[in-house]
Formats: sequence, C-alpha cells, structure tokens
Amino acid sequence: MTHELKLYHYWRSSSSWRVRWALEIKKIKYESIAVNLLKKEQQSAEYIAKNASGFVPCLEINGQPFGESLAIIEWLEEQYPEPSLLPKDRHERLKVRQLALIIAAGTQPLQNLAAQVYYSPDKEKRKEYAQHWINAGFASYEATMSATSNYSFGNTITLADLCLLPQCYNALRFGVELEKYPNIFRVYNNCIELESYQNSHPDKQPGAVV
Ligand SMILES: N[C@@H](CCC(=O)N[C@@H](CS)C(=O)NCC(=O)O)C(=O)O
Repeated sequence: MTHELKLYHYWRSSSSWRVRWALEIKKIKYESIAVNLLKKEQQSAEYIAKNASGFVPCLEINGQPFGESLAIIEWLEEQYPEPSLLPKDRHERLKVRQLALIIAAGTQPLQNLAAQVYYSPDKEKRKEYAQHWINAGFASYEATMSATSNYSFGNTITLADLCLLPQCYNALRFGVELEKYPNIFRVYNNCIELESYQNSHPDKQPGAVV
C-alpha cells in the first residue's frame, strides 16, 4: 500500500528534525508543510485539530494526522523497514530506545520553548535553565552510550542518533560545549558528515532563517 505523507514541521524544531532525518534515511517522499512556531501557528484551531498537543511534528498519513516524533518514527520503521533504524537483537533494541528516550523524554521536553516561556520571561534565565537540563541529559547519555563505536550504538545510525544530533543542535544554540562529552562529540562529528543529516538539517528547510 502506498501512503500519501504530509509532514507538518518547523525548521528549528529538534523533534521535527528526528522525523525528517528518518524520512531522508529511508528515502520516503513526503509533502513538507511549515508550521511557524514564532507566529504561534501550532496553536491555531486548524493545527490543534490535527495534533491536540500543539506541538510539531505531525505526520498526516493518507489524511489521518499523528503526533509524537518517536511514535511516527516507529511507524516508519515498521512500514519501511530498510535501512533499519533499530538493531535486530531485542536487547540491543532496548538499549537504543533507552538512549533515544534519555533525549526525547528526559531532556528535550524540559528545555523546549513552552517550558522556557513558563519558567521565566527573562531570556538569560531561560538560557541557563535550558543549559541545566541539556547538561543533565547529556551526562546521562554520555555514560549510557558506547564509548568506542562510530554512532551512539554500534556502527550504523539508529533512532538514538536521530534524537541525539538535533539535541546537539539545540545544545550549541544555548551555549553548551559538546567537547565536555567525548562520546557524544565523537558521534556528533561522524553524523555531521552524513548526507542524510545534511539534507534534513534545519538550515535546508522552508522558512529557515540562516
Ligand atoms: N514529544 C513531542 C515533543 C514535540 C515538541 O516539543 N515540539 C516542540 C518543538 S521541538 C514544539 O512544537 N514547541 C511548540 C511550543 O512550545 O509551543 C515529540 O516528540 O513530537
């Protein structure tokens, strides 16, 4: 069965980038629809009807909208298994999902725009707050990931890297030094060479302000 896919996303959103990167790796065609977070388009009635959380990304599959980037990537993995973003071994898959969730559940939500805005109106305070949670998440990721492999788990790219690299992009925006985390920094340097990383990068997206 073929699927008509529409991705609602924002160029700078790290959660959106995870899905864009998965689509790029799997070479899946989709229509790209920009949702401007700065103009609060994610809170419009039209968008909320698609994704009640008011967050991007949202993937419309044959007219049916779905939110949550990891759920979307798991669907893509089931529907388009190659190249795979998860190892075959069950315990190895558990490890990759653990890493992915350290970022997607334990780091990114604590530093996202909505959390920052609620925390303080002061931009400097917001920056410190974001740095705190990114450093806490990265310390945990660094200790949990492989100390030797090219990517977060093994020598092929996985769901874990799809979460880590967009979070590194946020980290750099907020002045967190990646060099403090040698394992993360090694994987970062390997990933930025990949064509799929470069094609899905925020700067290449519609509406990007570079
Ligand atoms: N758990 C969600 C998180 C999505 C999320 O936090 N999206 C952010 C951008 S990365 C967003 O839409 N923020 C809009 C806002 O804060 O109003 C996912 O993985 O899809």
